[in-house]
Amino acid sequence: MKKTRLTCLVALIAGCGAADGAPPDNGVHIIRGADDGTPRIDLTIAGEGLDLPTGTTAIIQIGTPSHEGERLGHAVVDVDAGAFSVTFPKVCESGSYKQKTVLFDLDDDGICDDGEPVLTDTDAVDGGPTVVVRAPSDGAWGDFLVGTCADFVADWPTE
Ligand SMILES: [Ca+2]
Repeated sequence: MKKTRLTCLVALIAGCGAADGAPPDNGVHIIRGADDGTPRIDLTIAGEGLDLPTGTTAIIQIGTPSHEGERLGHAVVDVDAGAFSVTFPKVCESGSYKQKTVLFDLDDDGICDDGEPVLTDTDAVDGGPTVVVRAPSDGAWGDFLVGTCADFVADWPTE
């Protein structure tokens, strides 16, 4: 009896709930951008060697909501041992200068507060890239520049 209960608990933790056909609960949401034949590529945002506590929330925004019809990506993930990695399937129009913003939400309130690191990058994406966040050095966090709360979209759309 005990073993059965334990097995069920482990199954729940492992995410057996996804069997109902829902998308995987990896924190990634992609909206907008009609499938009109535009070549689109995956984008991975990866953090490494970060001096942030395990469990720190990273909120990642891909794209610019005020650009009509642009495909947008959003994810909320935890930093684990100074690292994280999120892949946004087919989120980038090939070669476009896509806005990418990362907020380390230190107090986990979903809001950009003074003193919380905001990182931005707008380089073109063209070919299965990974954009890397590293511990800050010389004003940059790896591929990202230091941004401000003005770069973080507080009212990110859901559709
Ligand atoms: Ca915050």
